[in-house]
Amino acid sequence: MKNKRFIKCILLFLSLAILAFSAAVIAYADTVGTYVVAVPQTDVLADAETDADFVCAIYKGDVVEVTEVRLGYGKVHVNSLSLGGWVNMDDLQPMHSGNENGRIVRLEILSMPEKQTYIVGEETFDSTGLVVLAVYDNNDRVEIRDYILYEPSMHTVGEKKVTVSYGSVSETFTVTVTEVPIERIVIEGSAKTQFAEGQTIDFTGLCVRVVYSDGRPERVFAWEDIKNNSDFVIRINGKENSDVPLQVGSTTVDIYYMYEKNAQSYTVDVVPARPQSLQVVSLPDRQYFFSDNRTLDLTGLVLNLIYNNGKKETVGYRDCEIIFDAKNAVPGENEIVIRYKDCQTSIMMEMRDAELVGIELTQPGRIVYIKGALFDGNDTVVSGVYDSGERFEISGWEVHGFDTSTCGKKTVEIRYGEYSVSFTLYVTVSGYFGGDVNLDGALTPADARTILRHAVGLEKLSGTAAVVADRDEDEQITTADARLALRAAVGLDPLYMDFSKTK
Ligand SMILES: [Ca+2]
Ligand SMILES: [Ca+2]
Repeated sequence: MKNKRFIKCILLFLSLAILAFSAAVIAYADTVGTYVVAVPQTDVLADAETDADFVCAIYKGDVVEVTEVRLGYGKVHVNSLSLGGWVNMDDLQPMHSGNENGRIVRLEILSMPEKQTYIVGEETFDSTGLVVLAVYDNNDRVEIRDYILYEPSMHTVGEKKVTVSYGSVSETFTVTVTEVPIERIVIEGSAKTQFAEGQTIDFTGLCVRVVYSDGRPERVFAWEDIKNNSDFVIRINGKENSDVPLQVGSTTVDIYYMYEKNAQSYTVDVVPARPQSLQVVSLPDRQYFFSDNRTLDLTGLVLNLIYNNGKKETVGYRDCEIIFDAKNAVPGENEIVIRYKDCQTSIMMEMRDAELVGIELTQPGRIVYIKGALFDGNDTVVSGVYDSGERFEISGWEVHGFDTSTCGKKTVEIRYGEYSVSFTLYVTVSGYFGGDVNLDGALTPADARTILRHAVGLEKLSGTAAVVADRDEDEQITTADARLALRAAVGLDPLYMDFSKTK
């Protein structure tokens, strides 16, 4: 038992001794193991002893496996090239994983990322190729991969600091963000060179072709793209607002793409705003006129006065000069010229004959007749109603149903062609409305007063007036007649009342 324990102790001691030995030699670059190239470039040689026969080069950060060491050279195999050879061990650093007993004092960038130059706005940071070593207080170096990388903003041009952090230590390196490699911009096409006051810059028709210096395809931007692309800057007289209304005078317009060196400058002429044309917005409701009166009705006609800067102003036709030679108008279409502020336009108006669509009694004339009288049309006015909406007095109409053989209310018809209109007239014994003692055709309180004065003996009526004063036709003039006349005068009774039935 004692022997066995002794052997165990010996074995343990030997194991520890081997481990300690291994740990001691691992720091020296003279033994087999994994190494990383520590110099910018070193050669792999076919023969370590002759120091000759170049096979290939390996570069900083390349990781190689040294399988044998002879004369300060390590035998390596370059996997990526399927080549093997010998490398000066002085150019290599041992790489081993783990050093739990040491303290990391700093980080070391063994190999920078492959990509160290970026184009602004187009490329994002790429850490491929970055090899970071943790340096321990015993000077051991161990590659770490679980570091934290603080990437810089790549949206502006310049040197950008990248920070690698691991635990409490960190290291930085820089990458470069460069401008988009634009060789030049070429302006193509043509655009307006004259604008009107109040307009905004519009270079429709103009294109910008961007030529790059890195061989990438050219890009072409039309005006709409230019206006809406934030990579373009448009300056009007030095101010960065392309939507500002232009002012009269020579105006400088600068367009640049991404950088001010890619600029193109224009000078445009801005002229004062002035009316340019007159446009019909809506036509007249009635696009014809009648041959009889040749009068234009332009109701509904609305015009726009268009300025050279695109501004519109609504103009009523009443403010316009209407040029229409009514006397020489012809049946059918006639051109009517409309002028306003040195601008003019025209509309077509058809001349046609108005059509009669009815008749109306404009003025009945005499409506109370004495019994047996003949029709008196002297004051009767009959009008034709036309499709033009107009009414014109017509003659040649006929009266039907006129009968004064009896007293009373009569309906009389006036006929004209196929049209007719009826009206009422009255036949009385006196030829006047009862009560109208002053014989003026109307019943007023004055008539009623005169009748009353007669009834009470203050006045004496005679002749026709005496007949008319008897409004209720009872053959005597009393206060009742005065009262009835007053009722009619104030509208309580109609002008004509048939009292024959009450007798
Ligand atoms: Ca009267
Ligand atoms: Ca009476």
